[in-house]
Amino acid sequence: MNQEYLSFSEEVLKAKREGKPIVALESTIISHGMPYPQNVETAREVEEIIRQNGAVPATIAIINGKIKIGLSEEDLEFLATSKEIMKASRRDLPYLIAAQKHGATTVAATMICAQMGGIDVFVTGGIGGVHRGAEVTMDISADLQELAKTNVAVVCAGAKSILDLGLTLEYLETNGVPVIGYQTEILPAFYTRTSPYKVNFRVDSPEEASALMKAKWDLGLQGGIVIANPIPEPYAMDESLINKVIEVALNEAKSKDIHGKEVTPFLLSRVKELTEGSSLEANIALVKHNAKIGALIAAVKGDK
Ligand code: PSU
Ligand code: MN
Repeated sequence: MNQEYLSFSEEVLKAKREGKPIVALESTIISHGMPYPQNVETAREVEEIIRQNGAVPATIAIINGKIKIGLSEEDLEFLATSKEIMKASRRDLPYLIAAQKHGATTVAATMICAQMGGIDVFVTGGIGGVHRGAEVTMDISADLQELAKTNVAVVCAGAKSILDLGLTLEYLETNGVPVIGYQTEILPAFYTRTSPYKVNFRVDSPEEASALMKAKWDLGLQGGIVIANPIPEPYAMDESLINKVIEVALNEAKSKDIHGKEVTPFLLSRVKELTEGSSLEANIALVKHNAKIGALIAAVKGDK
């Protein structure tokens, strides 16, 4: 059984025993999404926000071939600094486990591990999606397939417009994944509160979000739910500035022939460099806000 591959922290084990709400967190954002030391500082702060809002954080990663659910301070530091951490999506899990290596889990891999660990709320920054030009490159994040089949709600700030947001919504629609706006009708685009697209449904409270999750899974409808929570207004970036920067980064990726799993980290790091760090500040703010909302949603479930 898969349980022999899992290793829970004391804090998460205790929460499971006591039936306390638990929120999963990914680790690609630590190892490949932010620079040191902001990556480890944010990881710690996000965990603390989840505790302050009534839930227990379970950051997930593969360490020495074990799926760790709930990490120690040393684990977080290791993920934030080591060069030996592979970006781990669904495809990479069997190899990392068999070869006893280290992996930072993407949204897809974190959803898989969260489900194995009995956790159904997961907080991150942004999900992967259909890349611009995917009609030629076929670059579609495995996150979307995971949302199609794994029963975890993902609280995020939408998706970055490095992606084709319209095609990403179409893909999710085909796969029956509800895209919910948290207190909004508009799909947020990570750095900005708005995009040219609408979400499918709006919820205004943690209770409404939790009721929707319950209904989907009570009905036996397999798959995830996207809960899109816009970046707090004071941290939102100027839309035309960020779009220009994204254009530059996309052109660079094309001319350097970047492909496969390198595409997203390349674009993220170029966007950060080109905005001279202001995108990093926005990224940190939105993840913290998602942590609060995710904890409140998980805590509703815990009350039932
Ligand atoms: N988008 C972001 N920040 C991130 C990622 C995406 O704004 O850190 C990470 C997540 O871990 C996501 C992964 O699951 O990139 C998607 O990678 P790919 O496009 O290669 O599937
Ligand atoms: Mn890809």
